[in-house]
Amino acid sequence: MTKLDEKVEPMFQEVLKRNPGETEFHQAVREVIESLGPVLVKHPEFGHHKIIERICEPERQIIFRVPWQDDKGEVHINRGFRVEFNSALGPYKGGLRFHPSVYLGIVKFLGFEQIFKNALTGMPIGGGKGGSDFDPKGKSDDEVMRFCQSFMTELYRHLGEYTDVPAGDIGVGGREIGYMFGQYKRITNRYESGVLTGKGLDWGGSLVRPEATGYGATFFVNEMLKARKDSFDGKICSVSGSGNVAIYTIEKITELGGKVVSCSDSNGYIYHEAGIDLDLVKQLKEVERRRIKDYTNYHKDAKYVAGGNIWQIPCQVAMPSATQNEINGKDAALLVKNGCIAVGEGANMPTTPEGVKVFLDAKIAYGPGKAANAGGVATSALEMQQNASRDAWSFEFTEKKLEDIMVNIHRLCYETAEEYGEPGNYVVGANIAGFIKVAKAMVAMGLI
Ligand code: NDP
Ligand code: 2IT
Repeated sequence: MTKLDEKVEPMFQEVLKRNPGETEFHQAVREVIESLGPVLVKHPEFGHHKIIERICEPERQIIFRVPWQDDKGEVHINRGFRVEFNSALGPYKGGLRFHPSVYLGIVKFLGFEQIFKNALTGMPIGGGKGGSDFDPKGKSDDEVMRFCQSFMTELYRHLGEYTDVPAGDIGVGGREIGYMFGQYKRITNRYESGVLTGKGLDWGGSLVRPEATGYGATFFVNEMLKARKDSFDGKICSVSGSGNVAIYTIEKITELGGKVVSCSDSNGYIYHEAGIDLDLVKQLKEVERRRIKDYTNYHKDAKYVAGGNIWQIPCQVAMPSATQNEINGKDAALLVKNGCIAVGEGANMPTTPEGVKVFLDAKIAYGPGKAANAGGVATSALEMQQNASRDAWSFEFTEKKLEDIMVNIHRLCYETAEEYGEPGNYVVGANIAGFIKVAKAMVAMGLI
């Protein structure tokens, strides 16, 4: 691992000491503050005001019990979290993740990344994240509803359109947001549309929000390719996952002329040389909630590899869209060796620090999650704008806004990397540009 700048090393040691065992949080903090040494030289006021130390400490952390009953009447206890990390730029904003692996360290890594991602969008949103170790897999609709109602029965008191506005993430989509919105409305007796995003179209949702993260990540990669006088046209692409982000990444890549040959879930991957049949993936995953393995029942020329590593498939563009740390140093080296020229992270922190180093050393176009997948939360902020003005925009209008936002994020990261003497390094560009926006607001607002 690279050595940290001597100004930020003690800050990182303090984070390790104060947050024992939270390895993903340590990783996310280290990755950001690694970029910040030169910023402290240019902006000594940030050091004076202890901005980095303050940013690393969440403003508020909420942990609560979530009891619920399954269809047989058996009682289950899960743990709920909401980490309200930073509100310098707006109300806390960020998704909820329901997955058995969720614990405080995961929620804090996601909340920390969210601060800088949200700043990059240029929208008035702070950073937060939440979730539960509840596993929605194999649960009936009624069980999911009862869980969501119990979860919201505690969480509602911490939320509000000007306070904290959750949305979806892994395991939380339109169905769960519906149940949670219903319970919030029932408890508060308020139809407060702006309290959650990712709502259904008939009750305050925004067109393009379901597509936004995948479309946005693809727009970002398209900008990175354009900066290298290249395009998606004819490129062979690999997209991991087969959930919300993966599906709409595959859709937009295909629209832009690329060919996606593989996708996955946590059990294995599909390789389909003819190109992934997206309508089938949508039917299997969005409608029937089945496993990706079943894809081969419908396409005999496709291959399913149980437990396989999707990054072994040669591709020119890789878009990890499943989960954290899914590309390690070896995977990254293999991708580069096999001719990969661009990586766009739809997922949050999908590449380990060793993998990131491989991509940066190879000088391929590498778009880190906090820049590349910001289209989801940006469109959530567009949903909030529509709710506040009681308006509903067309698909074309909203998609154009999303594209403009992604083009601007790309430009900001690109120019910031140049300004700090690291041209082409979007990691440095995203970390510094996001940090400076938040830091300036924190300085302006005094010691709070
Ligand atoms: P979904 O729940 O819709 O899909 C998640 C996909 O990733 C599934 O295919 C799932 O497979 C796979 N996956 C999840 N956990 C693991 C794991 N531990 N190991 C292997 N595969 C796994 O979630 P999203 O598509 O919304 O989220 C995907 C990624 O994108 C996450 O990193 C999320 O934080 C990030 N993201 C999401 C945004 C959004 O708007 N939804 C916005 C920005 C980033 P399986 O079904 O087998 O679990
Ligand atoms: O990681 C993310 O940016 C999200 N899961 C979306 C957050 C949001 O508030 O739309």
